[in-house]
Amino acid sequence: LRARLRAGFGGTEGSDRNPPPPAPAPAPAPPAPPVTSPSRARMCPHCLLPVEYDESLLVTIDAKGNRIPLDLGAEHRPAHLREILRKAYHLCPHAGPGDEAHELPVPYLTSGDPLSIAFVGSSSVGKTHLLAAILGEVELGGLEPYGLKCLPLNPDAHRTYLRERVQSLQQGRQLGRTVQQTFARFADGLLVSARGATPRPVVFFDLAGEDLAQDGEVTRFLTGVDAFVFVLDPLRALRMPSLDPVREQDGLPRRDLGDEAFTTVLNRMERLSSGLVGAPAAIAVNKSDLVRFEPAVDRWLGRAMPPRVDREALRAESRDAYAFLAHHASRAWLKPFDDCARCTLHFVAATGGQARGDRFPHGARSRRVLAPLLSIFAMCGLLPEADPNEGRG
Ligand SMILES: Nc1nc2c(ncn2[C@@H]2O[C@H](COP(=O)(O)OP(=O)(O)OP(=O)(O)O)[C@@H](O)[C@H]2O)c(=O)[nH]1
Ligand SMILES: [Mg+2]
Ligand SMILES: [Zn+2]
Repeated sequence: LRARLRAGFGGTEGSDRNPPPPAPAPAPAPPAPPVTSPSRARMCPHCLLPVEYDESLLVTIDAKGNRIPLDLGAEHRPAHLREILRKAYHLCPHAGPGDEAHELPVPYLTSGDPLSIAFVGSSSVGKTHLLAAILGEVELGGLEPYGLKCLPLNPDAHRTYLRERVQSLQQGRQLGRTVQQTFARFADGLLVSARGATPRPVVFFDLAGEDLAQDGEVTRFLTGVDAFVFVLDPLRALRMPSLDPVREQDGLPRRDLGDEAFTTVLNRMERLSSGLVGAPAAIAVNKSDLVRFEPAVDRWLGRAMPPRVDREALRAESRDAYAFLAHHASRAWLKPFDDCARCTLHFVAATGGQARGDRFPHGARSRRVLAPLLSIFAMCGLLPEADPNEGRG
């Protein structure tokens, strides 16, 4: 087991379970955001087809949701042009009519390499609360200590997300279940940059658990997603009898077969020659507040986030969470770890407590929710190299 854990979290053994390659050297300072077409086509995160930047497809979206064609012909002031493009959208040329119509924030096409992250887990595991808690921490500056600057990918969409999700949660209101869709859309996006490097768009997908479990049209797009957060619900997974009253109250019986959505999504993913999934993954053991009296959980949940993300810290938390799950849950719950070449494990709590009615009586207080995100950032080369001055003087 120890060897597997070492390999899984970045040891030096052979095989595909090697540490992620070091982050590429930062690109030279980026020129002003391109106002002409970038040559490289990139993939639409919704329909997975290539999209070439085309000025004639630029639109703005008004308060009523109407798409209004954007004419840049008369605007020659570079600063104004940049500001307009930062807020504009680019229609996807492959978009179908009606429900499937979609567009991309312009910075998605004109910034660095995009990173798409999907939250996976069946209904009620807490995906929506976890994403809101993560973006709440980001808004409070939670990524700054790690040398990361964040801007909204689209300012209006981000403001709406903050108002409808993050603020509601911070005010102690429970968020609603995610409605099933015919087409996968991302919930929100950020432009993340590490010291001087080109900003990279990061988009978050939060789908309905029922859609994820069913293996329908909506999961098709997941084969193009770059990284996964598998959200594990202790109520479904852990054999502890102390959880029985909560299971009964929430109507979430234990399931020794593992999470249906994990299985559906993992079985759909492309595999490396080793048979493993190449996309970086993190298992977030959510609702950890329900098991906080367990020493292994308490050790991590009570601890502040480490000031730096290093392999040793990631491995230590993963090792504890792995041992905890291996002891208290059936093997099926470790499927993401078994199937993915690189997978870390984390104890988190999106709300920090149980809701009563539709409120969190003591307010919602998240715990360690940035840990899985930072691990994925590390695996995807988004974290800046260690401070060159570190250790001096
Ligand atoms: N105790 C506790 N409950 C939580 C936590 N996070 C979420 N919950 C509860 O879990 C329930 C489901 O949360 P959601 O975020 O709606 O779950 P989901 O995975 O998005 O579900 P779908 O949208 O149906 O796929 C809600 O009642 C939350 O209050 C947590 O950290 N601790
Ligand atoms: Mg949801
Ligand atoms: Zn598209």
